[in-house]
Amino acid sequence: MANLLENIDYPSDLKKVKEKNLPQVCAELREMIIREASCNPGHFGASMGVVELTVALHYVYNAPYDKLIWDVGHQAYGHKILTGRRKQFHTNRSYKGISGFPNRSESEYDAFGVGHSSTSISAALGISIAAQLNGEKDRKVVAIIGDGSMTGGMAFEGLNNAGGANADILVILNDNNMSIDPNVGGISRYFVRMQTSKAYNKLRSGVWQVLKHFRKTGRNMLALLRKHQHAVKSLVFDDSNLFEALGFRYFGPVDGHDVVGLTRILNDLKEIPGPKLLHILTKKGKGFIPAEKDATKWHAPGKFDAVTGEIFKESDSNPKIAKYQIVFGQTLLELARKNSEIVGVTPAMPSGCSMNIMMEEMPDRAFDVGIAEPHAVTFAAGLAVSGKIPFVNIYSSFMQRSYDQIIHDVALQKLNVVFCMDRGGLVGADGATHHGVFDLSFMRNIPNMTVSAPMDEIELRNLMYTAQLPDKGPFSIRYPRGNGLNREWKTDFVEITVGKGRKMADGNDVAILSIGHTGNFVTQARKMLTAENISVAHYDMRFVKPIDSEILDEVAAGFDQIITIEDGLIDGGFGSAVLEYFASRGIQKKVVRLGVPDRFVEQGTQKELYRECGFDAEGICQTVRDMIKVSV
Ligand SMILES: Cc1ncc(C[n+]2csc(CCOP(=O)(O)OP(=O)(O)O)c2C)c(N)n1
Repeated sequence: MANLLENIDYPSDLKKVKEKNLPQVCAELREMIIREASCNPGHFGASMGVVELTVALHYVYNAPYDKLIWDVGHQAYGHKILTGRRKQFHTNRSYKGISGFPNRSESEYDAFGVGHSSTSISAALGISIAAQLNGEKDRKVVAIIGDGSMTGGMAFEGLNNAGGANADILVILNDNNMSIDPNVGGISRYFVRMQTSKAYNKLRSGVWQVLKHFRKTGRNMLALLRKHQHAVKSLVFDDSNLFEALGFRYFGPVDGHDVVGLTRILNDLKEIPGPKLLHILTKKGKGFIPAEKDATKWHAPGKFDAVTGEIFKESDSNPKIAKYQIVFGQTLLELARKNSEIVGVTPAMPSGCSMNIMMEEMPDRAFDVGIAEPHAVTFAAGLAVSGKIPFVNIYSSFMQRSYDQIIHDVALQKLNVVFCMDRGGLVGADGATHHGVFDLSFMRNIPNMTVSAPMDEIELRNLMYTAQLPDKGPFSIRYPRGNGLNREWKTDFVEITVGKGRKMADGNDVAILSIGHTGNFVTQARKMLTAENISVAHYDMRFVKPIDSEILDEVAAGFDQIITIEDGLIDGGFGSAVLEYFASRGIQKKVVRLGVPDRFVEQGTQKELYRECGFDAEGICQTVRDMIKVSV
C-alpha cells in the first residue's frame, strides 16, 4: 500500500484515512520517529509509546478547536508530525528549528506550552472553564499525562479542583509504569495494583449503565469492551477508586496500543459530560526493541543506529573527561562513605543527575521521591531538622518549583541542606523551558543562603566537601550540563573558605570577574587577547553570596573597566551583585555585565547559545576590544 503518512500534513488529512488503515499510519509514524531521532537526537521512548494514542486523538478530536494538552511534552513528536510540522521535523530541537516541546508560538495545535511536568490537568481545567464562560459548549479539552507526571503535586491539585468543579475535561493517564527511571511511590504501586487486582478485573455494571445513556456511540465502547474482555478492565462509580473519589469517572485500564479501539473509546467519551479519566496501558519505546528493553537508557538516547539500536558516543565525548553529573554522583558517594549523616534526595532524576551511583551502594540513604520538587525540598528540611545533611539534587530549571520551600522550610530555619543544581545555565537543545538561568538571581536574595558555582569539576568536589562541614546552613552549588575539564578530577578534598574567590591571572587593561564555568571562557579569551597585546586580569569569584568584598575592593582600586560574566540571567544575578556592592560603597566604575539577556532563549547547542548571548570567548574578546577602543 502507498505510504499514507506522506499525504498527511494536518489532522484533516488523517481524518480521511479509513479506520482500518490507522495501524499503518501508526507504523509509518513510528518509522519516521525512529529515522529522525536516530540522527537528530532527542526524547525517544515516550513518543514511541504514544503513537496510537496520538493518531487516535487527532482522528477523533477537532484540534486546534478542541484542545489537546500534553504533559511535559517530550512525548509529542507524533503530534508535531501530524500537525503541520512533518517537513520541518528534521530541525527538531536545533538552533532556529522547531522546539522539542509543544510551544504555542510555534503552532496553533500546541494548545499549551510545556516542558516541566504535571501542569496539564490545571491548564486543561482553565481552558475548559474559559470555554464554559465563552459559551463554547462544544469545545473538548483533553489532558494527556504519564504515570510519572501523575506523581507531581500539581497533578493532584488539578484533579481535586477539576473533580469539584465538574468541568468537562478528559484526562488520559498514559501508564507505562516508567518515569525516566522506574516510577516510584504509592501512586505507582496503586496503578500496578489496578492492572492486576481481581477487583479491577471484572467489568462493573456501572459502565453499561453510563454507556447506555449514549446509545449510539456507546455501542462502540461496548463492542470494544466485549472484544477485549481479557485485556480490558473497567471501573465506574467506585469510590474505592482514587479518581472516582476525586469526582472523576474512571475508564480503564485499556490497551493503549490498539489504535482502532482507542478511537472508538474516545468517540464514546466525547459524549460523556463532566470530568473523566481514561487509563491506558502502554509500553515506553514501543516498536523499537532495544528501547522497549531499557526504557531509561532510551528516554533520550542521543544518536543511534536505526537498525541495530547501537547508541553512538557523543562526538565531543572524551572517555577521560567526566560529565559534571558523574563528578557529582561519585563525589556524593565518597562523601557519604565518610560522613554517615549525608543523605541524597532526587525528585525523579536518579540517572539524570547520577544520584543512582549512591543509590546502588546505599539504597537506604538516597531517595527518589517522584517528580515532586517542592516535596523534595521540604522532605530534605525534615531530614535536616533531625541532624541529617541532605544533598538535594534538582536541575536548576526544576528548582524554580521549590522556591517557597527553599525560603520557608529551609532558609528561614537555617537548615543544613545542600542544593545541588545540575544543568545550571543554558542547557542546549531542550530550550527555553529547561535553561537553568534564573537560579543565581533567585537564590541570592534569600537570607542565610550561600550561593556558589564551581569553575570546574575539582571545584565542584571541593564545594560539595565544604558544604557538608558542620553548620554551613543552606548552601547552593550550581554547575552546568556537560563535561568538565580536567583529566584527573579525583583529587583530595580541600575546604574552600565560604565567600572567597581566587585570582586566576594578573592584567592591566580590564578586570574580568567570572562565576562558575564561564571562567573557562575567560581563560580562552585571555589567550586570544594576549596575542593582541591586551592584558586582562581574571578573578574566579566562586561565590555570588557572600560575595568576596576583598576582591571587589582590589578590582575597584586597580581598574576602571570591569566585566562580569555569568551563564545565567544578567538581571538580578552575579553581575548585579557586583554592581550593588559598588553602588553601596559609592564606587563608580564602568561595569559591563555579560550573561543571558532579559528574554527567553530558545534551543540550539550550548555553543550556539553562548555565542548568541555573547558571553563565549569570542563575545568576551569583542567586549574587551570595544571597551578599550572607547577608552583610548
Ligand atoms: C518539574 C519537572 N521535573 C522533572 C522533569 C524531568 N522529566 C521529564 S520527563 C520525566 C518523566 C515523565 O514520566 P511520565 O510522565 O510517566 O512520562 P513517560 O516519559 O514515561 O512517557 C521527567 C522526570 C520535568 N520535565 N519536569
